Amino acid sequence: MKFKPEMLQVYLVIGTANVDYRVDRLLAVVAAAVRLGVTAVQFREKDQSRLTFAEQVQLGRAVHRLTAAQQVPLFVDDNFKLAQAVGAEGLHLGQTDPWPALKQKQQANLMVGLSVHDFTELNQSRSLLPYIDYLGVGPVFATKTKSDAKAPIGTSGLMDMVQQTDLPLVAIGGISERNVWKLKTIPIAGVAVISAITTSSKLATTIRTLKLQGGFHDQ
Ligand code: TZP
Ligand code: MG
Repeated sequence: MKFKPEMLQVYLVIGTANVDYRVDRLLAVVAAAVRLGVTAVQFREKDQSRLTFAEQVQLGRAVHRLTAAQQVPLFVDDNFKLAQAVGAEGLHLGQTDPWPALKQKQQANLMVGLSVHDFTELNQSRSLLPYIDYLGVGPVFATKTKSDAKAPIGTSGLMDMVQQTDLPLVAIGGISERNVWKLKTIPIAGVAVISAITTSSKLATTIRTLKLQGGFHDQ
């Protein structure tokens, strides 16, 4: 799948830790979210996952069946081997994740996103940027979802980052229906959320609000 910045408009990030380790609930949230308009999904089982690699592959494939049915791209967090085994369209890397050998990456034909928190990380990543499709930037606001999250950069920090790069940027961290309007004037491609979607009792409204109040209209 060829990367388009519109894929980042409303980007759901999810792993079993975000749904009380209930696989059935994870699949139900993904199924509803792709049906109701999220534009990308990231499968994010961290190192502290309770699943074995084989179980992660099995669950990732089930997630991929749901996303593929709606032509929504699936990114896998951190793990190149898992992304390949799942048949995902993309890989999302952090600063310390192993970067797949370029040849491997080209053969796998994956879209690639990279998390950056600030200028220092952006500068450290300069050599990788030609191979990257988008940047994930945050946390923008305070979040309880990621225990080791860095200090929030706020809307001004996000604006500064946008001005430092030509890559499409997706904002992450503490973004909700209530505060997404604060990002409307910042030229980002979209918002990535966990709890705004996993805790929503009105998913259709939540996704529509994130898209409209964030200013992420289709061109
Ligand atoms: N990276 C930076 S903040 C964050 C990640 C994965 C967590 C986002 O979760 P939420 O619930 O949308 O604040
Ligand atoms: Mg990572």
